Amino acid sequence: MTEVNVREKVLAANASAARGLRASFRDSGTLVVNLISSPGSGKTTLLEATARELRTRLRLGGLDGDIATDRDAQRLRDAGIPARQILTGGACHLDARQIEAALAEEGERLAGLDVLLIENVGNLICPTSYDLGEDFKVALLSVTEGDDKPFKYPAIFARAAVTVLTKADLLPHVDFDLDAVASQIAALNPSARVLVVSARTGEGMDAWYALLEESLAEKRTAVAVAAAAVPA
Ligand SMILES: Nc1nc2c(ncn2[C@@H]2O[C@H](COP(=O)(O)OP(=O)(O)OP(=O)(O)O)[C@@H](O)[C@H]2O)c(=O)[nH]1
Ligand SMILES: [Mg+2]
Repeated sequence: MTEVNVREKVLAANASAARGLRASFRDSGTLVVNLISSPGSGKTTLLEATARELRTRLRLGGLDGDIATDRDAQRLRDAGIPARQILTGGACHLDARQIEAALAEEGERLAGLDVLLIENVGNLICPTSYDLGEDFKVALLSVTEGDDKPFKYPAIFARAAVTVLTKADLLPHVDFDLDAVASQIAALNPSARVLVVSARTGEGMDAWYALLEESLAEKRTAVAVAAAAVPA
C-alpha cells in the first residue's frame, strides 16, 4: 500500500469516528471547539481565562492534547473546570478516536457539557486534517509569531471559522501588521471571524466569550428546529 493510500485510510477512519462524535454532541447540545496553533501562542492561557469567566454561567470541560506532561489539563482544572490530558504517544495531532476514548473514560465528569474546549497539540500543520467532531476550528496566532503566517500555513487559516490573534498587549513591541494579517485570512476564508485579544489585559476577550455563548445558542436552536421538523 502506498503512503498516500495509508493516509487516506487513516483519514477515512478518523472521519467515521468524527461523525459519531458529532452526532453525540448534537444529541447532548454540546458546543465543541477545536483550538489549533503553534506551541506557546496562548491556547491554554485563553482557555484558563475562558474557564474563569464562563464557568459560573456554563458547564465547561476541556481536553488537552500534548506529547508529554499533563500540565495544560492541570491548568484548566486549577481554573475551575473538569479537564483531561490526552497524551498522543508522539503524534503531532489529536484524532477522533482519542476524543471518544477520553470522553468514555471521564464518564460523568465530561458528560452533558454546554461547551467542550479541545486544545490540540501545538502546531499549525497536522491537527488541521483531523476532524474531531467539533462545531468549528479556532486558529490562534500570537502577534510575536510574525504577520506572514496565514499565507505560509494556509490550510489551517482556510479551515478555521475563527482566528484569534493573541497577545495584543505586545503589539507595541513587535512588527505585526494587523491589517495585513486580516487581509490574508480574508483571502483564504472570506467568512472567517478575526478577533484580537490579550488574555493578559482582558482586551478583546468579551468578544471571544460572546462568540462562544452565541454559537452555543445557535447550535441549540438549530438542533431544536431540526427535532421539531421530524414527523412524529
Ligand atoms: N504577554 C502575553 N503573554 C501571553 C498571553 N497569553 C499567553 N501568554 C504567554 O505565552 C506563553 C505560552 O502560553 P500558553 O497558553 O501556555 O501557550 P499554548 O498555546 O497553550 O502552548 P502549548 O500548549 O505548548 O502549545 C505563556 O508564558 C503565557 O503566559 C497574552 O495575552 N499576553
Ligand atoms: Mg497549552
